[in-house]
Amino acid sequence: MKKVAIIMGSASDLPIAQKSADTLKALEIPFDVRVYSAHRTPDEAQNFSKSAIDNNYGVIIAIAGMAAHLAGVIAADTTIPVIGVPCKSNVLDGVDALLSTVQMPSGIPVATVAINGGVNAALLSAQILALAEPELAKKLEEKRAADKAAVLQKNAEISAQFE
Ligand code: RP5
Repeated sequence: MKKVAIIMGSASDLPIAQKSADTLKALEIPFDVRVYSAHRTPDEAQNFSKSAIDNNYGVIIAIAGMAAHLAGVIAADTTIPVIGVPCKSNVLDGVDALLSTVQMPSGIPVATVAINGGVNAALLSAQILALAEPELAKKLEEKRAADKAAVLQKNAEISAQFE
């Protein structure tokens, strides 16, 4: 199976990266975690992106806050799908990173998930890899069925409280 790369712009983004890592781990998807900043270590970020196909990555998750350029910078040097995760900051609550990540001009797409959406970034990565991995597709279907059962269980419990 191809790997997922989780790249964060700063070590301060680790709590969001951890959500992606935990989700991938539960699905038994191989992944690597790196800290590469589009601003502070642009050469390393670019080198990672340029060698990502040769290094057997199938999806890259790019996590960054504030004026978040990381996902776009990574996407510029590879045709591997890039999923951007905007992080919440103290000043603009993550709307700064959301707009920076999602508003890519035509030609270099970044699939952007919700602010702090580390779980969905991992699930979307899994869905992309599952196109070529039937066993992974089955795991995703089973997860959805389990999630659905959990909601219906809560529905039964809560509706009973108000009868
Ligand atoms: C971005 O700036 C990082 O992705 C992080 O979310 C934000 C703040 O970085 P630090 O100042 O905490 O390193 O580049």
